Amino acid sequence: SGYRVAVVGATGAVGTRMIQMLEETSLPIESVRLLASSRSAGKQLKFNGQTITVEETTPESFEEVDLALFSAGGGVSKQFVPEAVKRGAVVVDNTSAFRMDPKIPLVVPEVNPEAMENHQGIIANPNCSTIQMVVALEPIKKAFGLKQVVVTTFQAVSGAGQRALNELEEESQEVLNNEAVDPQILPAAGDKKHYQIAFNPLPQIDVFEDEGYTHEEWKMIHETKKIMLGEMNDSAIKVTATCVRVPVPVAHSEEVYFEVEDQNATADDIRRVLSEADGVVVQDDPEHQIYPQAVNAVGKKDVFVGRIRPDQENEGSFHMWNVSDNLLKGAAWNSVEIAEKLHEQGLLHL
Ligand code: A2P
Ligand code: 11C
Repeated sequence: SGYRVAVVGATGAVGTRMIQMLEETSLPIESVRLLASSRSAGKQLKFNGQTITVEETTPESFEEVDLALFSAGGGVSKQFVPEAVKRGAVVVDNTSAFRMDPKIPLVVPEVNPEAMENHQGIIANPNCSTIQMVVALEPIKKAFGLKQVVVTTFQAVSGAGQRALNELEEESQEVLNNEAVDPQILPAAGDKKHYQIAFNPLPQIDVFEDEGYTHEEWKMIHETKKIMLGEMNDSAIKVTATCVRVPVPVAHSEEVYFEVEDQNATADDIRRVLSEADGVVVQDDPEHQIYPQAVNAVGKKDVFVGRIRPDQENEGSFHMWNVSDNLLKGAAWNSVEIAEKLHEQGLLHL
């Protein structure tokens, strides 16, 4: 016997990786139900060699489900997560629908697993670019204290979903063939204008909000505070972000500038702390041109960190470069890892 698991958004960029992570997990699994919209109902997918037919998501889909993993967009989560919880499932939600609700834990297992203790059926999975940053920052904060973070991201197109990934491929072919491109999705599906992503970084991820920041930048700032400090507006750590979409299919890269409290900390100290941290792999050897690269992170569960060096002007300040598969640690793996931790702590009732 094991858990009866449902994956909502099973046909998507993240959902397909959730299936893969469930195939690899140590969680005992009795059955898997694959859910999407009516468009994909009837499609057949594999789980551990077994063929499973995709079903349309309805409230009744969650009858006799113990664990539901959602990654089909915020609207779908708002509609169906309460239906799943009502029927007794524990939900790990990989959308922004519930992340900022103070009663709902926002969890990265390497950083704040204790936040899950009093969960009421929903655990929120943070935004991908936030996750890979806090996995690297938390060990630094524990060892040296953390005062300030300034991050610039180089985010992969798969973060915007399968259709955006198709758009990158089509536009790239068109540019190479000297044909006109016709952008329809990026930078943000719901926005008024669309721009070329092929061979062209776009300094807009998601829609614009107040003061000239995008929603993605807003998420990085406030999710980081909620995960690392417990409160979304806590000013104990100052955080600011600039988020850029780059023509890369999978794996986000980030340049992170940070200031620690301990003025005696050195780059070697930081390298040592990170090399001992869960979920982090240090790849940092400038002499041999070793540093993390997106192409090498694809398909891996870790966060890769390199280019660790002191700022030349500000005491106690450093830079690092971190790279991770946005669909795995940034989404599917973090969700399944949350489920594993819930199971280990006896918080996933059978
Ligand atoms: P579908 O294949 O039926 O469109 P991505 O992030 O790659 O764009 O994937 C989005 C996922 O969310 C897909 O699995 C998609 O299924 C699913 N989805 C979209 N709209 C709904 C909906 N109304 N109900 C359930 N699943 C949905
Ligand atoms: C991107 N980070 O790269 C986004 C995708 O809040 O879960 C994840 C959106 C989210 O476009």
